[in-house]
Amino acid sequence: MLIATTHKNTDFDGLASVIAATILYPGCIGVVPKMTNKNVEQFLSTHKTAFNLILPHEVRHDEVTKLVVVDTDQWQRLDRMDKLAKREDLEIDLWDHHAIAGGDIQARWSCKERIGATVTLFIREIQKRGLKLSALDSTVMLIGLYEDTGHLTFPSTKAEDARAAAFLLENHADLNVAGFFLNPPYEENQKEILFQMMKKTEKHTISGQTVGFNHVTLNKKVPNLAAVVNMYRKIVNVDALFVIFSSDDRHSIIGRSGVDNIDVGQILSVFGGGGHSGAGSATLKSAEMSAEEARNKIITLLKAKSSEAVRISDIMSFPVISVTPETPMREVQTLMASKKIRGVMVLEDETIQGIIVLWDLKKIKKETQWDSPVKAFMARNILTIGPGESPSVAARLMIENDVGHLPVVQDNKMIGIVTRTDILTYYYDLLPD
Ligand SMILES: [Mn+2]
Repeated sequence: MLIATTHKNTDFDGLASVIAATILYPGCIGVVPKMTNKNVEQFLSTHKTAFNLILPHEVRHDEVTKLVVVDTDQWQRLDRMDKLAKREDLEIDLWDHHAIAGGDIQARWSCKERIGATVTLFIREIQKRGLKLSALDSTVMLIGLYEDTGHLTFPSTKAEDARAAAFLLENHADLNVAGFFLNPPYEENQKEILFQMMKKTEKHTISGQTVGFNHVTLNKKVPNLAAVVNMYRKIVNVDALFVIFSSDDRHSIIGRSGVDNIDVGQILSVFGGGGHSGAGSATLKSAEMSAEEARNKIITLLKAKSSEAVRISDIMSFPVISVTPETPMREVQTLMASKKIRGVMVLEDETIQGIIVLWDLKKIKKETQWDSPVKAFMARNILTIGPGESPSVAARLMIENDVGHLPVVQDNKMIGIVTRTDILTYYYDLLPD
C-alpha cells in the first residue's frame, strides 16, 4: 500500500499536494488528517468523492510499504502516523517548501525547495511527465498555490509559482470556485474576534519595521482563525503580525509577514511550529509559557534577527560632495553636471546648513540669479537618518516626505548620504550607473 499524507490543520497547499501525489504515484491513496482548516473542510464536504482520499483511521499501517509526505517534514505534524515513524523498512518520499533544515522525517528521496507552495513542486513534475489534469484537479491545486502565495503576492513567491498558476489556468482551473474557497464569508463570531483585536493592537518598531502583536482569549471555538488574522493584517497595516489566541490550556500563535526579512515560519519554528516566510503558526501549552512570555520571546527573536540585517551605513555614499552656503549657483550646477549627481549638501564647519537638488535649479528665472549664493535657493529643513537604521526606514522617510536625499548623521556629524538610487539599488540589486 502506497499512501500520501500531509500536516494536521491541513491547508489547501497540503490537500492539493496530497491530491497531486495520487496523480503522480500510480496506485497512491491520499490520507487527509481529521483536522483540516475550515475552508478545506468545506471543500472536502462537497468534493471528497472526486478524489482518491481516506482518513487516517482507515489506514492499515502494517500494509503500508511506501509513504509520501507533503508540505511538512515533521512526524509530529502528521495525523496517526506514529506507527510508521518506527518502521525501518518503510520507503519515504518527501515534498516540502518549508525551511530546508530541521525536520525529523528521514526520507529516502526528497524534493525540498524554498518556493511559494509545495504544489508548485508537484506541478513541475506533472508537466515534465506530460500527465493530464482534470479541471477539478487544476482548481484545487490553484487554490493551494494562491493560498500559500497570497495570490502570488507573498515575498516567498517565485517565478515558477506564477508559471505553475499559468499551467493550471491552461488546464481549466476554475477561478469562480477558487474565489469562493479563498474568500470564505465571515461568520458572526469571527467578526467579534476581529473587533476585539482592533481595539488593542500593540505596535513595535524593530529595525524600522512595524510588527503588530495581539492577544485574544477565546472562550469558544472560532473556526478559521487564520482567515481572521489575514483580514486583520489588511486593516492594521503593519509589516508583520503575530496574534496569540489563548484557550483553556493552550496558546495558538498565528504569524503573517509581508516583508522579506521577517520570516515568521522560522520564528515560530522556535516554538515547535512552522510555516514559511509569509505565514506560520505554532501551538504551545499554557503551562509551558504565558502569552506575555511568548510575545517577549518573539520580540527577542526579531531583534536578534535584525541585528544581522543590512544597515544604512552599508549602502550610503561617501565622501559627501558639498559646497559652502556662499557658493554661486553657477558653480553648483557645474558640480552636479560633472559629478552626475542630483543633490549637493550645503555645509559650514561640518554642520548641515541645507541641501540643493537638481529640481531647485529650475527656480532660476533670470540669468543674474546664477551668481546668487546657494543659500538663497537651498532647502533648510533637512531630514537626516542614523547609520544603524534599515533601508526600509530610509525608504519610508523618502516616500512620506517626498525627499530624495537623506544625510547620514552620527554624533552630530555627517558621515554619508543615502539617495533614492542607493535605496533602489539595494532593493532591486541594480548596479548604479
Ligand atoms: Mn504549503
